[in-house]
Amino acid sequence: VLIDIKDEVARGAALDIQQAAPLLNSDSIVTGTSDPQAIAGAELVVVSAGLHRKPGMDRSELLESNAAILGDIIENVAKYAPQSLLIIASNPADILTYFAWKRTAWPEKRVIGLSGVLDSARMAAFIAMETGFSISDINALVLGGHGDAMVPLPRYSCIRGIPISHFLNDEATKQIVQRTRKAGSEILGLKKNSSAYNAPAGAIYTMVEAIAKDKKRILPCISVLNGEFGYKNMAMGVPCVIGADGIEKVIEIDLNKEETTLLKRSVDSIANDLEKLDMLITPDQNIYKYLPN
Ligand code: 2OP
Repeated sequence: VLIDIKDEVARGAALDIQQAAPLLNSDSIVTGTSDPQAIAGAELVVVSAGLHRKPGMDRSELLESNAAILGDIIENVAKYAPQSLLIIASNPADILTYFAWKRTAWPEKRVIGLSGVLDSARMAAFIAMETGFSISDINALVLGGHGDAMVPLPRYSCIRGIPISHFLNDEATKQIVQRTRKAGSEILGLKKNSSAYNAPAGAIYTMVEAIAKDKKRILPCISVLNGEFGYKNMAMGVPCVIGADGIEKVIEIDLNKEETTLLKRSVDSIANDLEKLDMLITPDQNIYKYLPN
């Protein structure tokens, strides 16, 4: 079921998907509505509502408007689908994932944010474009916040198990890292009236499939941290085992000095936004201050 405050828009989008079902050999029934109660009993809810950036804007600039939009939505999810898992795709995704976790007071594993699957796919696409090798053999990893300070990790990226440093020199790798960080803005700058759409949709599909089929995939997702990588009371992209229970485990990988510094920079930028969120939410729902261990 698709939900939008504009009832007819939701119904139209649902009909469009329904009419694609025969072509995808799918017997799914897709409906659209503005009634939040339609999610009653849902096992998984994906929230992608909110404003998108205009060219030149930072994702953080969406915080105030999108926290306001998500406040009501999260309340309805907690009310009508209290047993569900929640995927947050709205921006700024790290902050809003944390916000959703605080608002629902659900266990950390049930609130998952979209970031690393998308950012890693972008990095993999750029590696494929640069090397000419099949995307089937390319594996990339991006951690940290879903902002310009995200941390693409060349050392953990490979082509059929062979580190990318075997194929790419430092300069080429640096360009790929930079382009990955700005990949969303690059698309926004070209399309002007819409941010990226297909790659985020594909990333959400990947996460939903891992949950629905209990695949135990290792996917970089935004998780609320409780000491992992040395951080707590905040959320950011980390490697997660994703299955039917949501984030079944956070996998802590070794980071060298440079990677640790870059992650800290990304954390600082998230912390800055969390401070703003602190001012936006009412005192009784106050977030804890972010505290590196
Ligand atoms: C992106 O990176 C919309 O944040 C999304 O394209």
